[in-house]
Amino acid sequence: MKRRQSATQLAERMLAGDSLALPRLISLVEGESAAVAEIMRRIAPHTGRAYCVGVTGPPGAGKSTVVDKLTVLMRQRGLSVGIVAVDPSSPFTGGALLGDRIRMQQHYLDPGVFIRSMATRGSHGGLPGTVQGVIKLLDASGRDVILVETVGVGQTELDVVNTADVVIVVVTPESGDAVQAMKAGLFEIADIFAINKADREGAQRMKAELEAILAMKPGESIAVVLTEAHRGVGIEELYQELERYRRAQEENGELERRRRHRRREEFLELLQRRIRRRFLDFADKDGQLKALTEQVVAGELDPYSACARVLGDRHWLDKWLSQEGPALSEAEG
Ligand SMILES: Nc1nc2c(ncn2[C@@H]2O[C@H](COP(=O)(O)OP(=O)(O)O)[C@@H](O)[C@H]2O)c(=O)[nH]1
Ligand SMILES: [Mg+2]
Repeated sequence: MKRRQSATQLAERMLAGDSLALPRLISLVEGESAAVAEIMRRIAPHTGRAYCVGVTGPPGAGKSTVVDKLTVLMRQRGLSVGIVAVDPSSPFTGGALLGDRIRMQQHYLDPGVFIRSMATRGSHGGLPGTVQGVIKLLDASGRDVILVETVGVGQTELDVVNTADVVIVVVTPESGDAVQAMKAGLFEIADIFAINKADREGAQRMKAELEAILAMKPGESIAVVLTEAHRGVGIEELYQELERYRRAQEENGELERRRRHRRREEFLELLQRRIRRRFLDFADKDGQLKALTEQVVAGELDPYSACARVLGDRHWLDKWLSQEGPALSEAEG
């Protein structure tokens, strides 16, 4: 109870503008603390103001450099920025994160920029929710823009980027042809393409290829921008495209539609996770269910019949839902 009170107090302090409260709340969310539900309840009325920009693409494409340069530009326009860098936790990316740190150093002294690195733990689906929580905290803390960088390699990363209002996909002429990007599912999620490292050979050809593929997508106009992020070239144009996209999205109701969809997904996902966790807990303890499982394991009963037996038995379902243990409404995650 005490911890819960202090989490609420922390949330109050953050909403009142205390900059020390934000990193502490983020740690609670990242640690999947039992106080997360309370924190989310408290900040909910203050979310939905920030514009969330996802930046994804293959490793080394220049995502961090693009994020860095966009941040400089947004700061010049007086916008406060939150940056969430999501990295798959592989020993090989440790160096990249360090590189990001050094590059981002200029922003560390700027209270208008808040940077947080997070690691994905594989693709078991537990993390995107955590990232969403962190984004909400940044949003409620009053950031104008939130930049979310993820490596576009797996489903988890694509899921994370789906929590954004707009997605910039960063590719390079080296990433070979546009077909590579297509295979990685990047065409489905891209709202704007940035062909970075345009100083390298093949940038113009890549642009033509991408535009040819995009022209086949009906009803959508997806901009392709050439950038040389390390020198800051093309970043202004990229920013203009972002602004244009946002205006269109606000005018045609697409932004609200996207957010409504996201809220529904989040709710159903949370519900599903809790029911699942509670059920597994029950399956672990209930003798009758364990015996049934054993029959399936031994090959004496097929799983479909076993399933029908469980779901067809009101008594069983009642027993499950009324079991001892954490209430569904309070269970974490
Ligand atoms: N030649 C060239 N190198 C770049 C450009 N943009 C970024 N880089 C370099 O590419 C490397 C990877 O960039 P980084 O932003 O860390 O890529 P990320 O893994 O996608 O975040 C770094 O050494 C950057 O300095 C560019 O436009 N041209
Ligand atoms: Mg990076």
